[in-house]
Amino acid sequence: MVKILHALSLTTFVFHLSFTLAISTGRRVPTPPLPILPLPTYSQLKWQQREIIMFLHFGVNTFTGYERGTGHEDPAIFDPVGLDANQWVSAAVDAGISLMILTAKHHDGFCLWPSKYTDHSVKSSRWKGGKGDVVREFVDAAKARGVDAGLYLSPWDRHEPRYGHNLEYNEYYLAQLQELLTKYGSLREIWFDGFKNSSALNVTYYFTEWFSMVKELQSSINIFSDAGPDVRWVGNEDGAAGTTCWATINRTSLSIGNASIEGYLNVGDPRGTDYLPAECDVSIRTGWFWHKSQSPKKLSELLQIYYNSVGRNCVLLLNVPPNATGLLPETDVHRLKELRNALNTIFSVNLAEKCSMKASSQRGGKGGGFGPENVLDGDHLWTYWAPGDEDDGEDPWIEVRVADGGIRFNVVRIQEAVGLGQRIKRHEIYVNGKRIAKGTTVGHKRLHRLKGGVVQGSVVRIRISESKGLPLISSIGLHFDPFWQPKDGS
Ligand code: FUL
Repeated sequence: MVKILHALSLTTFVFHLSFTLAISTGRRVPTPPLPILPLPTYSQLKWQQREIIMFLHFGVNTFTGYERGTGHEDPAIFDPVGLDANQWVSAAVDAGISLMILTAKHHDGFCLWPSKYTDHSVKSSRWKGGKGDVVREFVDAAKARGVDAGLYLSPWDRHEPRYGHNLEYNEYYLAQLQELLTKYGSLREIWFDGFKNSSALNVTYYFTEWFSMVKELQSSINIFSDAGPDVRWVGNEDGAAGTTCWATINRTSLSIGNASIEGYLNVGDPRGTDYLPAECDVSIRTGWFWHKSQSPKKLSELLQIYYNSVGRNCVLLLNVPPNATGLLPETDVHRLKELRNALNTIFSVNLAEKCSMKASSQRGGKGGGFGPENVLDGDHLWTYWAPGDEDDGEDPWIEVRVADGGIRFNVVRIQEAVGLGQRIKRHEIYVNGKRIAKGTTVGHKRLHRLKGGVVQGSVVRIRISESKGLPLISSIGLHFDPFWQPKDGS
């Protein structure tokens, strides 16, 4: 205790001393630079740090073999006799996934919870004699392991007779939203799918009312739709963002279910006035629902998807569908583990960690708190390198310097301090003076899996050739990816 008190008073003394010195010498402690708007919300920042989210498509299609049900399915066919949501959650935990999103209702209208507004649900199924509730089992299992839950509720409903009548259907949909948001604890994401067939009945969805109700009931939830307001669609279902990908976009140019904006969604907009990062949804299998004949993608494909989504400033929403027994297939669980092991192998070692850092300049000068060494600490958000004003027209740069021999790597990781706004527009990477890669946006995370394969060098320079205001880099990593063998260096 005495020791602690002693240590505390020493810290306080040192703090006071440096503060007093700074005042008496007239030196001001350098402040963080002003943010560049728009900024992420707290919930968006949390969401982005998850990197991978698990999607679970489950329902009557699991039993019929359809991908999009007709709405005429007999609910009795839903009978996952071995359903174990704990197994789903364990698979997610083992894969390092902290949020899972379940399809509470897909386009066929069948509800995985006993909604009081329809009988087209688990109530009319054989499963547990009609007394079961998949949503309940899912959220309880997730909570027990400290995993967050989210839900998907399809606006397009091919079963509900009210579909086709604007007011009645919107009230029905809102009533179901209220059930899900009030009875199942706090949810972290709610998914509004904009898809419907071109032959679907004409219904205007009252998104404004729906979204307001969602935020009223759960203010920290992220709302996903083609157009946000918190998370936007990336514009395809392949798990691939544009090589340029801004978290910023103009929401006024977006509408839900509009195919002509897919390109815009894919790259975002440097002049966008809304912070609305993209989520890349893709299935581990060909289909979204489980089908006996399909198998999971190869590890190499999943890794490429990771680089094309998380490595391009997005979050990967990876669908892993439960089978007709109600379990995630062992093949898929195994593949997820392989993915996690591979990511750990690649990214748990940062070859730059033991190196020294140098930069063209630093805000507030040496010891000012914005030096290049900040990119090697464990914080990937709020400690960062900021150049000073003295670069005077020269492109700011930051360098990793290896003391002896040099290092071999084939992946470069760059992260921006996005809490102060996404800024970098163009950057280049040099090894021993030779340019080995270039790119545009960085954002939360930019991964360059080097096209030419492994490089060796002792000076690695990242040059920021264009940015909105000062570029702020929170983390840099040089990694070795043993799974990456580009053919003939192309
Ligand atoms: C699409 C749907 O039609 C698919 O079935 C799936 O749910 C996917 C995530 O969104 O729009």
